[in-house]
Amino acid sequence: MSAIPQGFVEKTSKLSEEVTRPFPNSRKVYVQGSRDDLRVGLREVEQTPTHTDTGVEQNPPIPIYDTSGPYTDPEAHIDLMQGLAPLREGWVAERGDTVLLDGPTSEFGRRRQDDAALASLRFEHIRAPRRAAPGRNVSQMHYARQGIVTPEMEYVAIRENVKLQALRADPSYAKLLRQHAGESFGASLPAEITPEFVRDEVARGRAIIPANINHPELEPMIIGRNFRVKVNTNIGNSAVTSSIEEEVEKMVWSARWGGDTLMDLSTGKNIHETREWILRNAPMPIGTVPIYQALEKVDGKPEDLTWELFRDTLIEQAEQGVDYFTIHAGVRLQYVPLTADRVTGIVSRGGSIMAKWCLSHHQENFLYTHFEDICEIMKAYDVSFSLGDGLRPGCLADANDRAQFAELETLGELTKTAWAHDVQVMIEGPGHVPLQKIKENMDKELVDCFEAPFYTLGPLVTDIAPGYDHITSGIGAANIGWYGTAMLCYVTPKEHLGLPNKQDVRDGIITYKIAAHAADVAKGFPGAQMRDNALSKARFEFRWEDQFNLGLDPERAREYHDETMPKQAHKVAHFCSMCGPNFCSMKITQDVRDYAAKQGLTEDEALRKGMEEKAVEFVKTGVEIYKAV
Ligand code: IRN
Ligand code: FE2
Repeated sequence: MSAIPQGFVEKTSKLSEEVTRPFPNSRKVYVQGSRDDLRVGLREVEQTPTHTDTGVEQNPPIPIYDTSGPYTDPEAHIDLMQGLAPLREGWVAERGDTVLLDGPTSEFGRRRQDDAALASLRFEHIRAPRRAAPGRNVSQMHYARQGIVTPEMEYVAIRENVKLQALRADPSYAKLLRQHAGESFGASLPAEITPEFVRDEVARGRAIIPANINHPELEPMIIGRNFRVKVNTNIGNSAVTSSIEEEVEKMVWSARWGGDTLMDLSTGKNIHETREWILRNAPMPIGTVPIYQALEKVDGKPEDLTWELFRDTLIEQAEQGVDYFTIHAGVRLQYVPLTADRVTGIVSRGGSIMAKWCLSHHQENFLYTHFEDICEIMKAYDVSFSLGDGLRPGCLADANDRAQFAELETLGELTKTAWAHDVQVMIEGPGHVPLQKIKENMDKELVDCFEAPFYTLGPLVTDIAPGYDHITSGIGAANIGWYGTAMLCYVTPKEHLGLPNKQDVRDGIITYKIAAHAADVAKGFPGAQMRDNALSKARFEFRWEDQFNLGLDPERAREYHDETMPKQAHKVAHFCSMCGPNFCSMKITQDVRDYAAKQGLTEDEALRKGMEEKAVEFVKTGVEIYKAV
């Protein structure tokens, strides 16, 4: 069991500096929505000016979609003991369709609350939970289908746009906004995201806004293929390692590097308390796999699981504020034999638990038979379904087989049932899939699951690189994201090998931000390429600081640059240590342009003439260049 350090409470009032220090040359800015209490946080990277022969040209600040919440706002007052400010509390209350409960209504939740032995671990300021008033449905989908634009919907519209309207009107951004129309594989991207567009996408089930009414600290975000591709991260202690405070710090760390949502997959002893600390301090949606905790409650014996115990676990977690549940309801009894000939059988934890239950009782999966009962719980708190892929392939050899696709078809059937209750749904996907078999996965999901958002784990495109599976899966993620997957579940370098540490989490997230962003650019998401264009301009002009700061990981970029050229003077050098001063193509291009301007030649002529001259120069200086490097 995880050892809980003495004095946990004192320690957690402080986060380590490395998880909260502001990004270099960045400012937190807030875009005001239609009401006072609706302000959307973005990050703006300030740039240095360009110095030309004729003068100084200002470079505009670049706004960036920001997942870090108040943690990177130097003005925010954060006390982990109090939790984040409950932004959405007013929005939820004023809808007038909920009741405030006295305390947890789940049996397990009540027991934990009354257990004196847990006092030192417990989050102090537990708010009384809410639930839908009798006969009411509080899901965003329900409001959307009635034509109501909620503050949550407006919030995500502003967030997705990162000030696009204002930027278009400002001539200094014109060049940076240049972007080629991408191939969007059936997505219908608007020129700009409006609150009404958000409402419509949620109403049709093509996007979800995971936002439990008991998670008012949440900064709403949206998952759907007509929006920016999102990244999910997983954290969680296991029986062998890590404590509550480490989990809270990992959550903030995940938010810092760009994790859009986070799943708490803890399986240790204090799951309930860990989750409370995470939720109260989490600006992003939190997901769980409730069957993991249910299994803990029956001492790890799947055959002892019952619907009643599972139901209590769902209510316990919904009242804490979990925003989405992975439910492995598609693992039907009849599909289990389909995995018999597989190379790696069932690799999903949840899938294997349910398969074991089905076989030992020789009964249909109770998540399947009780699916409508689960829907009743989901709509009373607005918890979204993440329909689990319990039969996903665990290796290339098993990809796209009958077991996998049979389950996917069942997930489609369950999607329809959930939608009949106005409950939000996304669909989990593979796994391990070779490149040439990826597109079939996306196409089939769209047809079988009626365009409900797809949320995939990678996929890993090869099995031969343990230690590098953030890369094997990042390649698959970029591809499937481009085809239309709405959210990518990150994989760290420790996949298949061990529990990731902080650095692994960072490397996994950055890898997935690359995949997600590559997909946004390829799809032609409005404004997505602006950051690439700005960074490239900075690179071309040797504005090193701007190049670092506009990157996904400014700290790493600076570190690598400084390994060989650490001096402040090098930050204005017109070369780096890769090519040295005389072989820098960017510098040569600039010389060519200057030369053309001076000689009154076209760039083409100048290029030819200039290159001839450069050739002579290189022959002369080549020897010294190698020495210089
Ligand atoms: C995402 C897509 N397919 C699976 N996932 C994630 O895998 C899921 O959301 C959860 O975080 C994790 C573990 O799932 P299993 O192994 O219990 O299926
Ligand atoms: Fe795997």
